[in-house]
Formats: sequence, structure tokens, C-alpha cells
Amino acid sequence: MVKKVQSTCNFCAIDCNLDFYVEDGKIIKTVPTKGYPVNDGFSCIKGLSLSKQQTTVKPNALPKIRQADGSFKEVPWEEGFKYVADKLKELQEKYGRESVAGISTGQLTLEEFAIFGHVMRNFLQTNVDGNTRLCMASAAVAHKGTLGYDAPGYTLNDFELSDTIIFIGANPVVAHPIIWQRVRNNKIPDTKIIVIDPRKSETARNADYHYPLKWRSDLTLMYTLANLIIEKDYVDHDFVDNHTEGYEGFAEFVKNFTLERGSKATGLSEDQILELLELIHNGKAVSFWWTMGVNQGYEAVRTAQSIMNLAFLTGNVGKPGTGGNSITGQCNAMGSRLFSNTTCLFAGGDFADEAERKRIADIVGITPELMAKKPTIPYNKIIEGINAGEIKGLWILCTNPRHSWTNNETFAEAAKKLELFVVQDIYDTIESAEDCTVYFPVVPGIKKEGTYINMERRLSAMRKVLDRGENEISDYECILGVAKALGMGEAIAKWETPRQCFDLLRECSRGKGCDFTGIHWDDLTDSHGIQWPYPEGHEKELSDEQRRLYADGKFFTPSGKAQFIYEEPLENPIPVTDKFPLVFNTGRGSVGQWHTQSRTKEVKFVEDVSLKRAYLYMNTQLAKENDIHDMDEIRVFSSNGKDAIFAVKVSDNVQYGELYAPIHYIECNALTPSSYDKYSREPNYKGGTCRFEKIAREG
Ligand SMILES: Nc1nc2c(c(=O)[nH]1)N[C@H]1C(S)=C(S)[C@@H](COP(=O)(O)OP(=O)(O)OC[C@H]3O[C@@H](n4cnc5c(=O)[nH]c(N)nc54)[C@H](O)[C@@H]3O)O[C@H]1N2
Ligand SMILES: Nc1nc2c(c(=O)[nH]1)N[C@H]1C(S)=C(S)[C@@H](COP(=O)(O)OP(=O)(O)OC[C@H]3O[C@@H](n4cnc5c(=O)[nH]c(N)nc54)[C@H](O)[C@@H]3O)O[C@H]1N2
Ligand code: SF4
Ligand SMILES: [Mo]
Repeated sequence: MVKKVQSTCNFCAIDCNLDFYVEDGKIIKTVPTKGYPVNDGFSCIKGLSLSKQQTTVKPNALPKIRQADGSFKEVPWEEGFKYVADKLKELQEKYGRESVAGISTGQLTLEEFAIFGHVMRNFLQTNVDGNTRLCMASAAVAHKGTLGYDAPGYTLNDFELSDTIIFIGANPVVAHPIIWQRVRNNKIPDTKIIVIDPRKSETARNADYHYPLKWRSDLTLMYTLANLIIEKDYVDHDFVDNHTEGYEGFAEFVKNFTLERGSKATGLSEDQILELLELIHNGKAVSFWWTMGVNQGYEAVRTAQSIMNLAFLTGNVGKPGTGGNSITGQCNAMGSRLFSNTTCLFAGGDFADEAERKRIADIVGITPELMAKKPTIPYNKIIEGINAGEIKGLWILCTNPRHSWTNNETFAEAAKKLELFVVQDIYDTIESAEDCTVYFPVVPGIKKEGTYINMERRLSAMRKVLDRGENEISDYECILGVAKALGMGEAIAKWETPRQCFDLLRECSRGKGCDFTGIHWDDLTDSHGIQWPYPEGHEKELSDEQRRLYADGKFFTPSGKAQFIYEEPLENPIPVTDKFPLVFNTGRGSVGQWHTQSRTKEVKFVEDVSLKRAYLYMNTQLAKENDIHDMDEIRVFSSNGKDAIFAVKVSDNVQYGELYAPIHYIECNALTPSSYDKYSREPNYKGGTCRFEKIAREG
């Protein structure tokens, strides 16, 4: 008998739905779900190959504990839980509460990172940050300031309804193929696709206009455009007067951003900036979309806010095809921002708000004293804390920081210093597991269930496609096992299953921006997904399949108005110098490769076309001047003090002043800097500098 199970792809934040056909315990066919509002019968190669997870590389099903002689011993699950629970307690008793920490993720289910946040942040009263810090922290902080809540307002349909689509530091052709598909579905005559990216990315190559600005000059560009919009009176005064605050100060502030200054800072000609200005002015439905080219910078929060400012100025908010919009990275980064109990209480509340703490404590079944009292220390402080000998225990799940962390050798050093280092992953071959003291093997998404929230706030269901084998457990069960071994008792009594956990989170959302009290677990099975907000009692009026926020011009701030937030651009903390004359730009390399490649390595047709070694792109002219040919090797020296060897791909798609290294090779983050946005603490991943030496060819 063939059965069909609809589930959610757990790679990127589109959250495509797929129909898996299963026979005799095997997936025989995977078909993108027809009629699903997100991906309607399409998907990318990664979703189609989900059936490959753990087929060629599979850890044994039992946990492993490192022994005194360095070898691993497999133990029954109960013993693994007890070992980790005892060790966590022992370290806390010996070195203090915050001597243990966790690193969570935006790629697990809502329920999984919620229970992890509950155990670690509430019961153990310590720090847990997530890999979402590496990705969406800047957008989240920007949203909170400007909109009053971390609530991107758009729906994916807006790509089809916008006549002027502006991508800023975003490369959806590679990173979000379904977005590109939606752009191509756009039937509005003469739609303009505009890309602002120093690199002639795959998206820039397919766009109508490409503005190859200098790295990290976006903030000055946005302020210059704002100044011109105001000077020429292209302002939507009705929107600005009724729905925003801070316009006067902003208008005064941007006066200094003359066309001349903008041109000098960005390297774009004055004519190019004026052309862009007119494109924005002439568009009837203008949408701005930013991703990591903005979020991963040293003034990322302000840059993100400067993009939203342009949308407010021109009244491109809340209407079809408009918005200053943040594109999300990982499948459930949106969920983790609200439900990981790291930077805010469940559903977005403030740790300092006593009434809200009490409300949440009652729902999740603990006393308010056992609720986390403050936001976590950020990711970099966790790694620095380990290296300083203050943090002795670390538990990471569904992330591979030895590879993905910025200046990643600092993580390698840290890993060696830990007395307890738990790695919970679907592969024991990942770089981060090399120095772990405990390895928890868990099943991949196709064998579990839970809830995802995509970039347009849509909840969708992950449902069990394949049954589990002997001893195989999910992340949820694994964390629950440790929770029980810790003696959490009553404090974990309401958390027995993902379904129960979903009910708790649903109740936490009541009255908050993300209110989804109208959504029950079963509503999501075989569904079209449901966007938040979806409060109980309003189901009928909200039933349409594409909803955007802010159509009423109301924001989540106390005054209900959006805020103009702005600040003088900072000096670049890592300027190019004579010693390090090139920018070290980094990002995605291909549609088929996912981050640290642990998962996509299993996909044969991705492996077949991917280079097996680290490489980077170099401009043709620069290569010529240095007598470098395609696939020659160079040693790159970074201003972070490290060096690494790469093969060169010669290309005019990168500027003369940059090297572009795909992140899928561990060498890339050997060279990225320990530099962060000061508000979000997100790494300035794309802002390193370097020089290189050619390695002599043999023969
Ligand atoms: N195939 C694939 N898809 C993915 C992922 C993957 O690993 N593989 N990862 C997912 C995740 S988690 C994320 S966060 C997204 C990321 O999605 P994107 O942000 O679209 O991808 P990136 O390649 O990181 O960066 C986008 C662009 O930023 C540009 N950039 C660099 N510096 C600047 C600058 O100063 N200004 C401007 N304007 N642009 C700049 C880079 O040249 C690059 O083209 O992709 C998601 N999708
Ligand atoms: N230089 C540079 N560095 C970057 C970036 C950049 O643009 N430039 N981008 C940053 C961004 S945006 C991101 S999001 C990060 C991503 O960085 P990571 O999160 O470290 O990368 P992944 O390879 O996605 O790691 C996910 C891990 O989860 C495991 N896994 C998969 N499914 C499951 C599961 O169900 N349960 C468990 N427990 N494990 C599972 C996988 O095997 C893998 O080891 O990288 C960041 N690093
Ligand atoms: S990776 Fe993203 S675009 Fe590709 S199938 Fe999965 S959710 Fe869809
Ligand atoms: Mo990301």
C-alpha cells in the first residue's frame, strides 16, 4: 500500500510543502504539494531530496559518551540522559549557574527549540543563544524598534503584485528559488527587477538593473535616497503624517546626505543614484527586500531600518506588492525568534515584564521564580566565555558552529576547553562533533512531527513520513529525556509531547502580535498552512490564504505608529588597507548546497556538480595582474590573523576589490572577523579584509 504524507521542507524559510509517497517504509516519490499557497507544485532540489537524509551517512541510534582514553562508548538512552543531566548539575554547582550554555537553532520545530529553551533558560537559569543570531538578529532588532514587534508584514504573493522589486544584499536565485519563481510569475507589465549588491550575483545577472555599490555603503545610499525623496517632494505625506513618528528629525538628519556624498560613499555615479530614485518614485507598488548582505554587517540594524524608512516615506507599506521586507534564512528562524526563549519570553514578551512572566509561567507550568530573568548573553559572549574558562559546559543542537561561526578557529579552541560538550545532530561526522564529549544521534525531519513558521508568518506542519527504527528518537524526546533526568518533575509535566507543547505555545501567543490561538494542531495537518495572526474567534474573517500586516496603518509600537530610526553611519571597523587591500565577501554558492553541507552532501546530483574543495571567485583583471588562471591555488591572509588555501575561479561577476568565498567550505569562516553589529550582535560576516599570495603551480 502506498501512503501519502504532506510535510514541510526544513531547509530554507520558504517552508515549501511536499507530498511524500511511502511504500514498505521507503519514500518512493516526493512531489511538491499542488495548491499549497507557498510553492504550489514547485520546489527546489533540496526539498526534492529530503528522502536522502541519513541514507548514506547514518550514525548508530544510541548516544555516545567520550571515555578517559578518548574513545567513545555507546550507552542506552536513559544512561545518556542521566550522564548529561548529572554533568550539567555538577558544573553548575561547581562553577556557577551560567557555567553551562546552549546553542539552539532556527532549523528545528517550534516545539523542539521551545522545550530546549524551557529546560536550559528557565529550569537551569542559564544562557542559550541560537544560530539565528548569525542570520536574522539584525532584522529582528530592526523590526522591534521600527515596527514595535518582530513582525515582517508581507506575504509571498507580494512578489507577484509588485511592479518595482528591489533586492538589497539578497540573492534569491540561489538562496530562495521559490521567491525567484514567484517573481517570474509576476504578470504586471513592465515590472522592474532591481538588485543592489556589490557582486553581480546570479540574481543581479537576471535583473533589469544592477547597482554594484561598494561594500557596506548601503546605509549611506538609503539616506541619500531618503534625502532626494524629501527634496523632490516624492513623499507620501498622508502616510507619513498619519502612521509614522520621527519624520521631522529624519528629514533634518538626511539633509547632509547629498547626492555627491552618496555617490562618493557608494562608488555609484550620481546618475545611477538618480535613476534608482526615479524607479522608486515611478513604481506604483514598490517592494524592498533585504537579506544577509544587509543583516551581516557592522551597522546592520540601522541599515535594515533605513530600508524600512524608504518604504514609509513613499507610502509603500501594507498594500499589495509593497513593503520594506526582510527575507528570512532558515526554515524556522521566524519561529525561533519568538519561541526559543532566548531573547524574549515565549511569543515575544519582555523578560523584565513581571505580569507577562507570571502569565507565561502559569501556562508552561512553572513558578515565576524559575522563569528566565533576562535575555541570553549573545553567541559571541558564549564562545568568548568558554575561551576565558568561565563556561565549562555546552550543548548544541542542529547547528555546526565549528564550521559556521565567524572566525571559526575560536570555536575550535573553545571546544577543546569544555568539560561537557554535547552535540545533538543527525550526523556524527560534522566538524563540530570532533571534540564533543557526548553525541546524541537524532532522527531527521522526515521521521518526526512539529510546527514550522515561514518568512511570511505561515505556520505549517511537519508530519512523520517514515516510522522510526529501534532506539531512534527525535530531538523533542531527547531533550525531554534530559529534562526528566534533571528532576524537573512538575516543571516539565505539561510538555510530554510536541502536540502538548504546541498547545502551550498557542496559549502563550494569546493577545500577542503573533496570536495564533485560532490554530489547533490538527488544523495544520494536510492544510494550506495558516499565517499569524490568527486569534480565536476571528477564524472566519481571516480565512483568506494570503494576508499581510499593516494594511490598516497600525503598527505594534505603543503609539501605533511606525518609527523613523536613524543614526550617523559608523567608520568601518575593518577598512581595507595597504596590507589587506581586498574585501573578503562570503555567502551562498549554489542552490544545491546547504550551509556546512552535512545534509546536502548526501544528495548525489548535488555532490556530482559541487567542488570538493574550498574555492573563491576573483575578478578577471585582478587575476590577470597576478598571473592567476582558473583553478590555480592561492593562500589568502585575513586581517583576522588567519590564512587558508583556496582554488580560484576567475570571474567578472566580482569586483576588482573583493574575493567572494562560498560558505560551504570550512576555510571560509577561518578568515571571517570577530566583528559584530553593536545592537544585534550579529557577525559582520561579509565585511572581512584580506590579501593573497599565489601558490606556485607544480611542474
Ligand atoms: N542553496 C542555499 N539556499 C539557502 C541557504 C544555503 O545555505 N544554500 N541558506 C539559507 C539561509 S539560512 C539564509 S540566511 C539565506 C541567505 O540568503 P542571501 O542573503 O540571499 O544569501 P547570501 O549569499 O548570504 O548573501 C546575499 C548577497 O549579499 C551580498 N553582499 C555582500 N556584502 C554586501 C553589501 O555590503 N551590500 C549589499 N547590498 N550586498 C552585499 C553578497 O554579494 C551576496 O550576493 O539563504 C537561505 N537559502
Ligand atoms: N561567512 C559566512 N558565514 C555564515 C554565513 C554567511 O553568509 N557567511 N551565514 C550564516 C547563516 S545566515 C547561518 S543560518 C548559519 C548556518 O550555520 P549552521 O546552522 O551551523 O549550518 P547547518 O549546516 O545548517 O547546520 C545545521 C546542522 O543541523 C543538523 N541537522 C539537520 N537536521 C537536524 C535535525 O532534525 N536535528 C538535529 N539535531 N540536527 C539536524 C545538520 O546535520 C547540521 O549539522 O551560517 C552562518 N555562517
Ligand atoms: S529549500 Fe526552500 S525553496 Fe527549496 S524546497 Fe525547501 S523550502 Fe522550498
Ligand atoms: Mo541564515
